Amino acid sequence: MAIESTLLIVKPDGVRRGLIGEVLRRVEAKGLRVTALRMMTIERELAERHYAEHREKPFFEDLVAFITSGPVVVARLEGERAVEVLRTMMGPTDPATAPPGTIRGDFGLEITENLVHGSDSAASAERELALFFG
Ligand code: 3AN
Repeated sequence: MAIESTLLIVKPDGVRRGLIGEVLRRVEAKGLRVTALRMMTIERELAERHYAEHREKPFFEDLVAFITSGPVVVARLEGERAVEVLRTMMGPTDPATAPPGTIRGDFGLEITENLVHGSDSAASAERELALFFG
């Protein structure tokens, strides 16, 4: 058994399109538990810290502008191999090529507006959960 916690963000496009419930339904139906939940608008400083690893990337400005563009829902999920399980359920970064059955594959088309964020490792999860839930 490897019970882990991970950070899920339903990004502004997911909130705007009314997909909060659909995303949470899927992760709960899978068996992950929601152990913290919060709706918020991310401030620029927090967005820059959250996405610090992408600071030098050409899409950094767009990424920060988008994640701060409207309310998001952040959740701490807990369960067996939660980090990997959530990443599998999200699908690859680009929704255009994400397989059907994944959240991005079923609901997205644009790489910037890719609906959800999920921590990519246990170390990232620990860092990101501390940013959003203290
Ligand atoms: P993921 O969200 O799948 O972990 P990362 O961590 O590589 O993907 O990228 C973080 C976010 O940056 C993505 N969710 C996406 O919104 C954006 N992004 C990644 N690659 C690109 C790209 N080539 N062009 C525009 N935005 C991108």
